[in-house]
Amino acid sequence: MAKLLEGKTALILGVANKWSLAYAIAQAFRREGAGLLLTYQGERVKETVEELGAELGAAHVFECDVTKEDDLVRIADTLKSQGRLDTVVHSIAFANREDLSRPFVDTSREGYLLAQEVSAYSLVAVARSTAPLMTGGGAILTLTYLGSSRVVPNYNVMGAAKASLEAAVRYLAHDLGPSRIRVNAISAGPVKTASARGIKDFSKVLEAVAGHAPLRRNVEPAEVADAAVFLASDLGRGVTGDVLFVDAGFHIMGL
Ligand code: NAD
Ligand code: IMJ
Repeated sequence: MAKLLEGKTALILGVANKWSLAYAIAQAFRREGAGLLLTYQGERVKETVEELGAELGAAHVFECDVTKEDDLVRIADTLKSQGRLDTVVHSIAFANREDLSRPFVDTSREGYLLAQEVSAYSLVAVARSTAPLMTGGGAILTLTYLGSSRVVPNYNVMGAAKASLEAAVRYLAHDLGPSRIRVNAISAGPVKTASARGIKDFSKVLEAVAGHAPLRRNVEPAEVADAAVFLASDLGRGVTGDVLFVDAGFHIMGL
């Protein structure tokens, strides 16, 4: 079969290590012939992400903290001189750890706004800085979770941030549609990444999903990544503003 992303260039934000969903997406995009540009947050993961980028043949690895408008502008300026961008993957979330264990009602104003800024507003900032580079149309993807619309114990402030992220997907899809830029989210089932490690009762969440999901198992990062390939490719050309669940069917269950 012909490669699905041949000739396309993708900017992928959110690789921290080899367990990151963004890394699985980068691998699948590479397999399908895309040129890759990666970003990482902070010196702490610089070396790891540069190594992963080299393995994947990434053309560039940029530092990018999505709370810093300057970082986004700098990347857009660098890319402007190098031609078109076709796809952007936003795979970023952050909340204070204490807000993911104590009662939601105790969330501070500061903690709520931090989660919103990093996990939801950043999609708007990324879309604004990269859309002008998608001169031939394009696809923007983000990662979300069922906790946006159902109560999942401990997800708390991240649930509110993901609800906001999913609404942003719809409003961005409306704004950018006339420029032939599609905007979608993938709602992934639980996966043991760095963002899941240390979360209270996470193994119980994995067990509950495997026990109740129609497919009677958890999802693998590669399955999330293949859905991202679909949405980024021409096969997804009629889909925008949507949330595609890649969760072994768990979200359809009422009991
Ligand atoms: P991860 O920890 O590998 O990825 C999170 C990324 O966010 C990291 O690369 C981190 O550096 C980045 N990040 C945090 N703050 C940032 C900032 N200010 N600027 C730039 N980058 C920043 O974990 P993951 O599970 O791969 O998470 C990726 C996405 O997938 C997140 O949006 C998460 O909510 C979503 N998701 C994860 C799961 C899961 O169970 N792991 C399920 C559904 C959705
Ligand atoms: C996170 C917290 C509580 C329950 C959770 C999760 N469940 C799942 C996750 C059930 C699947 C993982 N997830 C979907 C996330 O979006 C995680 C976001 C996150 C994780 C951390 C951990 C470390 C930290 N801050 C974080 N901020 C966001 O300090």
